[in-house]
Amino acid sequence: DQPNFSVDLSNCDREPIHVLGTVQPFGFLIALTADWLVSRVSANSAQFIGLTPDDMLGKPIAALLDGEAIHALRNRITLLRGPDSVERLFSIPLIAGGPPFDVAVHFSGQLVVVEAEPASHDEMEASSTVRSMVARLAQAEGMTAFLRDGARQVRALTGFDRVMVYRFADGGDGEVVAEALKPGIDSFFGLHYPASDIPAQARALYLRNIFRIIADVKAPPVPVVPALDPTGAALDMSLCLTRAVSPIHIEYLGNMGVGASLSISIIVEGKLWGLFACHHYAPRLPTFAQRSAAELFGQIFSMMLESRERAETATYEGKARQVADRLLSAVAQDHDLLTNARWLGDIIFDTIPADGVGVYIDGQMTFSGLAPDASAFVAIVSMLNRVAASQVYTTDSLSSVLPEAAAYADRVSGVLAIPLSRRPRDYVVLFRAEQLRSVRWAGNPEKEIEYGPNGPRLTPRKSFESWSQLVKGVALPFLPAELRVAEALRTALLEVILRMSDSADAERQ
Ligand code: BLA
Repeated sequence: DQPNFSVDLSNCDREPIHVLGTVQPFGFLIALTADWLVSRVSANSAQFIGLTPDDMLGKPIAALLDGEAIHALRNRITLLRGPDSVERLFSIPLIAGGPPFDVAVHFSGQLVVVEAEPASHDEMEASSTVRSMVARLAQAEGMTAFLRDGARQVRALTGFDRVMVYRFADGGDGEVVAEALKPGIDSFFGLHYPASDIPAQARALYLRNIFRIIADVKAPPVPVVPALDPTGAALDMSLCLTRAVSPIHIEYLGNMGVGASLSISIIVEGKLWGLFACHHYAPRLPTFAQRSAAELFGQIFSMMLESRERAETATYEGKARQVADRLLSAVAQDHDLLTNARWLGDIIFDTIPADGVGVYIDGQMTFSGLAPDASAFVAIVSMLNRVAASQVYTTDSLSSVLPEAAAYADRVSGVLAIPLSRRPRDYVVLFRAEQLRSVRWAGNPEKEIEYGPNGPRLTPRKSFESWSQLVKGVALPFLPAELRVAEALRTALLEVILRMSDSADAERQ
C-alpha cells in the first residue's frame, strides 16, 4: 500500500483506493483498538459531537461517548459475521443529551471502525419498501423488462436523476443495458465503456462492498488522523460507508456535470455482473434507511437475476436441441438444403445470432446476408483447414488470425466455422459484423464544461471513443453456450453427411 501514490490516467488501475485516508464530509469516523482506545478520528468530528481528534486520540472511548451508546455499539459488534460484514444502528445519541446519529460499525483488521452521520429520522421500513419493490420486479416479463424495472425501482427509491444498469463483459469493459431517467435528460442507453473506467481494483472492491455513494462531488474530502499508525499502516477503508473516492473518478464525475453518484453492485454466480450506476445533477444524500434499503434491494435483485439467467440458459438449451433436430431431419429429407445458405441461416441464427452465413462444399460456395467476397472466403477456408480440422472454430477478430482480413474488418470481423467433414474441407461459416456497427452513440455533443487536470479523456464521450479504438475489427464474441450449440449442430450435420456417403457407397456397389 502506498498512501502517497500520485494518480494519473496512466496508473489508475494501481491506485490504492481503499487506503486513501479520507472520508466524505456528510459523516465522521472513529477507529478503535481491540481494547477500545481511540486510534484514529476524522478531522471533522467536532462538527458532529463537539470533540476534536486531539480530544479523543489515545483515550478510552467509554470516557468520551454516552454509556448507552457504547453498550449498543458493543452489542452490535458481537453480531458481525464474517470478514466483510457491517452492522447498522439507527438514531442513537452518541453524547449524553446530544442529537441522535445513524451509525455503522465494522472491523478493519483488528480495529473497530465506527462511522456516524446525523440521524435522518426516516421512519421508512426498509423491509416493507424492499418487499414491494421486489413484488413489482417479479412480474417483469423477459430480461429487458426486468432490467428496466430494476432501474426504475432504484430511481424511485433514491430519487437520482439517472439510474443505469451497467453490465460488464468478460474483459471488464461495459455497456449501459437499461436506464431510468428524469424526463428531459439525455440517454446513455447502449453506450459502451472501456475496462479502465472502472479499474480492476475498484471492481474487486465492489465485490466485497456492494454499495457506495459520493454525496457531493465538489465537497472536499476530510482526512482521517493520524494517516499512518505507529507501524506505518494506513487504515483499510474498504468497507467504510463514508469512504471518499479516487480523485480521478471525482474528476470524471465533475467533467460530466454530475453532482452526486451512487452505485450498487450486481453480483451473479459470485462474479461482478454489473452495477446500478446512478447520477444526480446536484448533491444528494439519500437517508441512511434509504441507502440500506437500496443495498438490500441490490442483493435481492442479484439473486433474481441469477435465477432468471439460469432459466434463460435452460430455455436456450432446449431450443438449441430442437434446432439441431430440425436441421438433421430436414437435411436428411433433402440433401440440397445443406448448400442453401439462406435456409441454414434462417434456422441457425435463432440460436446463434450472426449477420451472415457462407457454405463451402466441394469447392462450391453459397452466401446469405453479410459475407466476405468469394476470394476472401477461399482464403478463410484455407486458414480454417490449417487450424480447425474437426472442431468448431471461432474468432471475434478475424484480422488478428488472418492479416489480409483487415481489408474488410469494418464489415466482417467475427467467424464461427462448423466443419462438415472429417477431411478438413467443407464448412458452414457464420459471420458477425464489427461490433461498432451495431452500437450507437446517444450522448449529447460535448457540453460547455471546464475539464479537470486530466482533460476531456475523463468524459463518457471520450471513454466511448477509447472503447471504440479497442474494438476496431472486433465482433461480439461467440459465447460458450453458442459454441456448445454449434458443436451439437456439427454432430447432427456430420451424421447426415455420413449417412449420405453411406447410401452413395451402397448405390455404387
Ligand atoms: C469508479 N467508474 C467508477 C464507478 C463508476 C464508473 C460507475 C463507481 C463509483 C460510482 O458509484 O460513481 C464509471 N460511471 C462510469 C461510467 C459511466 C458512469 C463508465 O456513469 C458511464 C455513463 N475512471 C475513468 C478513468 C479512470 C477511472 C479513465 O474514467 C482511470 C484511469 C478510475 N473509476 C475510476 C476509479 C474508480 C472509478 C479509480 C473507483 C472509485 C472509488 O470507488 O474509489
